[in-house]
Amino acid sequence: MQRIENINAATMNDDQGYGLIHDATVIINKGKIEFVGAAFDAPATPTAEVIDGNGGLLTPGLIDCHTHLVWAGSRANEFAQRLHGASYQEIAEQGGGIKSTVKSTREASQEELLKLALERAETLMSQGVTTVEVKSGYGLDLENERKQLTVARQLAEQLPVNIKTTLLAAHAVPPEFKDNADGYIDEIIQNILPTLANEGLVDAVDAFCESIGFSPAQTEKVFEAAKKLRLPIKLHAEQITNQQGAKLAAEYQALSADHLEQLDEDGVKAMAENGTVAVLLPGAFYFLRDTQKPPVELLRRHGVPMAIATDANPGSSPIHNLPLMLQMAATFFHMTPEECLRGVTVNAAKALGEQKRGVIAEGCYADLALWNCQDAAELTYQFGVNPLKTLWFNGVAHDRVSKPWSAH
Ligand code: DI6
Ligand code: FE
Repeated sequence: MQRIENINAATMNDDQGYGLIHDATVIINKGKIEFVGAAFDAPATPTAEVIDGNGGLLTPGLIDCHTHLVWAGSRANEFAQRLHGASYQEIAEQGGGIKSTVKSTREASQEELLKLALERAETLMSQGVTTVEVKSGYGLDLENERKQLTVARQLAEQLPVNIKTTLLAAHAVPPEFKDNADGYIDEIIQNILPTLANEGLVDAVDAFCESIGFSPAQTEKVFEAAKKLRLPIKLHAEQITNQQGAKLAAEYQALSADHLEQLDEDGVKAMAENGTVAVLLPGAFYFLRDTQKPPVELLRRHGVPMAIATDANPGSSPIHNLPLMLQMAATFFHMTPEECLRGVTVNAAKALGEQKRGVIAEGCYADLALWNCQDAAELTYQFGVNPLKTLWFNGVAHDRVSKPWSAH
């Protein structure tokens, strides 16, 4: 049993805002939160290990609810091409983009992929993350999609982190199905999805509904197949063009629709009616030099919960820094610091269908982050410094050790 004292707790367990408790005490027992409240209300725990928070801020462990963390190969060359004038779409149409990462990911062994993904996951964790969603989508056939999702599961075995897997086989058309996207969709729904779901590798199903991806009709076929398997769905929607994807996803009670720069009010309303979370990805917006912002004011007005994630991937968001996404969401999308922190805690949990994470509340997993700062707005305000002191995963504390330089 542990007792964290002398903290301000941003419980996020509130309809809006931080759910802040000043001079709070949190009691952890058997990996779960047993008590959270004001210090003067806390029950006695004579045998508990006492942790002095030194007046710091305690938040739920952060949740990165949209990443493509498992890939091999670099796309720095494409970045350079873009800086010489090529567009993301042009590069994709010339066989670069997603396809080049598919090639490197297929060529990489499971061990190589795991090594790369471990490093990325640890980078996220060093900044307060305790849950990461990991998508496939760089394998695009049974064997390689399985390899990606297996690596994702291995991350959770090797690191103190919660991993949620998402099958994104409908990310791009693989070379074997060139000019036959419908044939590939059939392969997904008849083979890849049911097989990997049966192997326990799939927590949710996603698709890239886009002019350079799959049509709404093809996306709907994937949704139908997921529904038959009782798997929750998510969707890459309205990133580059408006395909009414978010509306379609919401009609299938999707957990989330993600990106959404081109989303219209119809889509917003459908999401509000169905409780679909809007996952905003300011890193991709920034990296692609997008100018069309997601309709944050409309989402707010209709009460659609907003989450924020890194979209960590080699093509459109080579970013492994969730706190930086808060800064970008505030600066680019005009989200408030409260909305930003909710976006990587309570609303990110909702986007993953996680019932017992994302808030500090009795009965929830003790996934917590202790920060060396007083004001919760600090987490959105500053970047480039790392105020994380301690991270708890399932009630086990891990201190962040900053590595000092040493002279030789
Ligand atoms: N949207 C994205 O931002 C990424 N995938 C997607 O569907 C980009 C993936 C890549 O370029 O490798
Ligand atoms: Fe993505």
